[in-house]
Amino acid sequence: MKKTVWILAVLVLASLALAQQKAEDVIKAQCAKAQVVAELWHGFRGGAPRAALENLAVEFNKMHAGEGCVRPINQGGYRDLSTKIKAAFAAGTLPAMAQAFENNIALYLEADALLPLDGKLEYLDQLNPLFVNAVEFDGHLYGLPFNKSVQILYFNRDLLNKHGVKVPRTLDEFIAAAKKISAAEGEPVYWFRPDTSTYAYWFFNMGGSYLHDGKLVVNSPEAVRALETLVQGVQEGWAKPITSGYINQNFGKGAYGFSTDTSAGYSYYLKAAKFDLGIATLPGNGEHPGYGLVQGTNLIVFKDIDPAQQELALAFLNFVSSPKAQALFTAATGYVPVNLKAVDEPELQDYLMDNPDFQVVIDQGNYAVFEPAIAEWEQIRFDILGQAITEAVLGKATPKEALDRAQKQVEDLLAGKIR
Ligand code: FGO
Repeated sequence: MKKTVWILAVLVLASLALAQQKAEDVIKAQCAKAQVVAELWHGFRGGAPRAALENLAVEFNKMHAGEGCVRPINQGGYRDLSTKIKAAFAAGTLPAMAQAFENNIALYLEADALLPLDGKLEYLDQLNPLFVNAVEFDGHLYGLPFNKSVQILYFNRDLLNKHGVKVPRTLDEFIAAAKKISAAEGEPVYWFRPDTSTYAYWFFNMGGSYLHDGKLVVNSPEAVRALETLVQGVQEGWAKPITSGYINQNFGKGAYGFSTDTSAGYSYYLKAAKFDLGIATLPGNGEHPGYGLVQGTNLIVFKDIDPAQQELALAFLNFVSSPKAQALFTAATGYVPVNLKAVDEPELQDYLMDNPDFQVVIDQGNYAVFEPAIAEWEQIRFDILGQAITEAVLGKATPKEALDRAQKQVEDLLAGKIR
């Protein structure tokens, strides 16, 4: 069968089959018979992303029946995943493949643990150069962009209509809209998680940049302004910090108007929303959409593993980055297609016809920014900057105090004083 035909057939069949049998069990059975098993450690706890990944593995394994199989293994969330990988370095129990953020790649490269992918990716020419560029280190390619998301604006169309408010196009319009609806509803309608991801939206669109002449700066004037905006939003009653769970998990607990969140949340939002959910490109400067933070991960292949596993891993990377596989993965999850040709595939075209809103995810992909790809960034974004953001939002410190302290901690960490 032609490659393009089978993927669709398989995914459709897989989803039908999966109604009866869990994909995980199917994969287990496939791997029990395989000569070579390549593990893929991932951070998808569940939902559409995990199902879509497992469906891809089921299909890939069918094509390689008798020879080899790829076994996705969930390791918890993304941070649990990198913790387990670091432990596996020491224990010598690394899998063949894993998901990794760009900063994780930088860290794993310090241990010289990754297989360069130069010359090995069949679809390289078709991949979004923005994502490819982010996985190049010292002129070599160390990851396949796979599940890359971008922040978008989610909104409650019913609530906006009720108050005669149009979808905001600029930061000022956004704040004014949130203020107007919040005042009328008597509660804050812009919901946000007080973390580095949401903060990044405000920071980058206020002109912020983390790197200044090669130095990592988290307390720049733009940083303070961005955090002050969120803190003021809380004080003025138009922004509500969600301190437990994802935003979609909090629907029903008050009036939800807007959030600025990952496109990979789309399937979760759709499932949870009891209102007409809208999505739009992010409010920006009025000339073009705002910049959205790129999140989600790349697939990496470890260097010191069995060559047969490595070969299978590379075949899997090529399988999942084809236009067809990406078209299906995107439509199922809300991740940005990493293969630029995916939009020409009939499955994605049909999906866009049925869900015209979804074009937003593709358009927003053109206005995307990354956090710094330095080895210490994961620790900084959660334990230092993330802490500072939470502290300020919860009123335990002023934005400037919190960020100045964070800057000191960053400098100590990077000078080797903490780790
Ligand atoms: C998540 C995390 C990082 C780094 C960013 C880094 C580590 C952020 C943010 C911290 O794949 P993305 O776009 O979205 C995730 C996807 C799969 O789980 O679905 C989203 N989700 C899941 C369940 C749900 O109910 N709603 C929902 O939206 C989920 O967020 O990745 C975005 C969220 C966070 O995990 O709290 O990427 N992130 N940079 N994590 N470890 N390291 O450098």
